[in-house]
Order: sequence, then structure tokens, then C-alpha cells
Amino acid sequence: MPFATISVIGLGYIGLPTAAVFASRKKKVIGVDVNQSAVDIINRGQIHIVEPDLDMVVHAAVTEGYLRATTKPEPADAFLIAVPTPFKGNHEPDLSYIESASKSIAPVLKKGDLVILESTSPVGATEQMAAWLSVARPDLSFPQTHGESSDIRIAHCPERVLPGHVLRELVQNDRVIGGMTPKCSELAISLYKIFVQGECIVTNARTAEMCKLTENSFRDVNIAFANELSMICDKLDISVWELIRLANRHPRVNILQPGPGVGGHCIAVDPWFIVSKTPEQAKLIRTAREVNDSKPQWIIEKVKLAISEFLKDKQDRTARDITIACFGLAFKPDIDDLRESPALAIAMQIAALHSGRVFTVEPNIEKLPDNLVTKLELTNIERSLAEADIVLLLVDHKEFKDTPKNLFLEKICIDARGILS
Ligand code: SAJ
Repeated sequence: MPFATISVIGLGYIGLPTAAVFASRKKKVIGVDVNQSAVDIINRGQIHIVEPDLDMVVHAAVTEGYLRATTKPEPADAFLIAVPTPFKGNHEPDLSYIESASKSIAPVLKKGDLVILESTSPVGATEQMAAWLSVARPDLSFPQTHGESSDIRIAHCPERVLPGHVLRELVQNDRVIGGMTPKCSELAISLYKIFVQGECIVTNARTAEMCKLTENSFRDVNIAFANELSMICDKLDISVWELIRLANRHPRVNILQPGPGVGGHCIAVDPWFIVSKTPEQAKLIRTAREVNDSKPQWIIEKVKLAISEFLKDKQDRTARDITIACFGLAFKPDIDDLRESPALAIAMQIAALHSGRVFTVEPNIEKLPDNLVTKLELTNIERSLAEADIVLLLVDHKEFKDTPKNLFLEKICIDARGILS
């Protein structure tokens, strides 16, 4: 049987759901992660990340014996590498996780195995991975030197799933399959067809790498356009939300929504992989990143202005008497993920600069992570609206959209998401 055993290296937001979905199709799956505590949690049938319904799928996969996690790679017929690819201080991609993942699987590789890189990667990373593998295993042949007759097949098949909808999108989305040779692609398709209902479209590894970077850069550039419009409209005393609604009535215009900045681990990172390879050419992509990265500071300046105007109006009060409430901490609506969140960064900065009380409201979490409890005070919508003088709407969670607008409008309100328009 092809792919009797599948190994997924990296059991994070992409690797764990992928491993669980293969296991749900009754494949024997070995999940590998360097984090012992994640491995232990998974082997108890639980999960260490937040993703709707994933707990049930992992629990079933582990209790039925199809999924097992370990810290040390074991032999398998296919290896999927889904490790982080962050950037370094200078926005250069950091491939060290891919390097150590490939070096860790190299000793257990055997003739006929398929190795897939799923991590979002700069162009050339798959070839680099193949080179690391071939140095570690000179007894095996690889596509870069032996083409279609190689012992090991290699492909890049970038993940494209939306956090919060991972289990559905894993199955339904089309996949771009970038084999190092046509046979590598063919084998990769037969692996993904175990659960993918979308189309698997073949290209080469470099195009597949660039395709993923292009998708996220496209979104980043379009969000930057919306964010730039919001700053232009503010100067011109025009509601950007109304403007976008009107412009989007044009059959060929579809502007995205401004916000407090771009968060998450993908859209704010991946465009830099294009910029770092082709800095001379990637002018628009770099500028979009800069526009989106500047948006949190723009919001902070609005808050400072609101404080000074409040004090001008109420001369008997000082900054210490002003209570500010930040509505939303997550990086996007209706999730509890605080990582790389512009809303959280803004709330932290306000807490640092403001001498009065700063409330935060985040309906998707019950308590703040330990490193934030001394810095921020988490409370509810009612108390914040009762006690705050200045209100910031940073995330368009459904709970905020369901709150009567007049309760916000009674305050000095900075609406970064257009909830009140
Ligand atoms: N955002 C706006 N305005 C918008 C849309 C989004 O400000 O109109 C902000 C969000 O608030 C958030 C950030 O952008 O802070 C990113 O959110 P997102 O929903 O656009 O994307 P992610 O990061 O959750 O997931 C993206 C997806 N890529 C695309 O839609 C092209 C997903 O399909 C990818 O798999 C994922 O990146 C990834 O892992 O690369």
C-alpha cells in the first residue's frame, strides 16, 4: 500500500491538523516535534493550540491508534515538513528550522521516500532542503542530481489554510504541487489525494514557493491600500468606511478593510521573503509592509490627541483620571489568537504611556497570558462602557458589533475597524 506510514515534522498550526486529517483517513501517522510538552499533550489525545474542532479530530486519531507523537523522527514513506520560517532582525528569512528538520529526518530516509516542504518559504528553499538532505545521505540519490531516477522524491506544497477554518480548508482548498521533477509532483499528488478534495495543480518547486508568497503579498498590498486610504480620509474629513462601500459598488473594485495594522504569522512576514530576494524590484511590496506596520503608531497618536482634547475640555481633570478601554486584543475577529496582534501591541503601548487606568476587553479569552497580567487589566464590555472615557475599537469581534452603537458613541471613540459606521 502506498504511504503506509506518513510522518509530519512540526506539530503546530499546520502540521498538527494535517497529521490529524491523514490519521482520520486511517493512515498511520507519526508526528514529530522538538517540543516535549506538545508531544505529551498530543499523545494524551489533547491539543496545545487553538483551532475549532481540532481537539475532537486529534482525540479520535490518538485513541484509535492512528496518530502518535514523538520528538525523534522514525522511518516513514512520506515526510511533510511544516516548521516555522520566521525572519531575522533584518527581515532576512530564517531557514534554520527547515535545516534542522531536514537534518533530523535524513538518517531515517530510505529509497522511494517522498519529502514535502509545506512551510512557507523563500524561493530556492526546497532546493536548499534537497541539498541538506543529499549532504547528510550521500548513499541516496536526489532529484537535483538524478532527476526522474532519484531514490528520494522532493516537492514544495505550500499550506494555504485560514486560521479558524483549517479543517475545512485543508480538505477543500486547491493545492499547488511543486515537485522538483514531474514524478516528484505525481507522488505528492497521490499523497494529498488521501484527503484533499480540491484540485491539485502541478508546477515546479520555485513557482510553488513564489505562489504562496504572492498570495499573502497580494493580501498585504490590498490591506495597505485600505489602510493608506483610511489615513488620507482622516486628513480630508471623509468616512473611509462609507468611501470603500461606495467604491466597491463599482463592478471591478473590491477594496479590503482598514484596521489597526496587519497581524498573524503569515501576511506580515511572507512579503519580506520576496523583498529580501529582489529588493530592487519589490518596491510596492516593501512599501505595503511599511504602510501596514505604521498603522499601530498612527492609532496611538490618535489616542494621545484624544487625551489632550479631553483634558482641554475638562480642565479640572488630569491624565490620571482618564480611563481608556481597548476593545479587542486578538489579531483578527472571533478568534483568541493574540500572537503578532497589532491590537495587543497598541493596548500594551497605551498601558505603558498612559498614567490612568487602561481596560482591555477580549471576549474570546478567559484570562490574560501570564506575561501580560501585570501590564493589562482584562474586563468585560459592560464595565468598560460604564467606566471608560476613551474607547478604542481594535478588533471587530461579533460581541462588539452586537453592542448598541450609541453606548460607544457616548464616549470619545476611536474606531479602527469601522464597527460604528
Ligand atoms: N486584515 C485587515 N483588513 C482586511 C483583511 C485582513 O486589516 O480586510 C488583517 C487582519 O485583521 C489580520 C491580518 O490582516 O490582522 C491577517 O488576517 P487574514 O485573515 O487576512 O489572514 P491570516 O493571516 O489569518 O491567513 C492568511 C491567509 N492568506 C490569504 O488569505 C491570502 C491564509 O489563506 C494563509 O494560509 C495564511 O495567511 C498563511 O498561513 O500563510
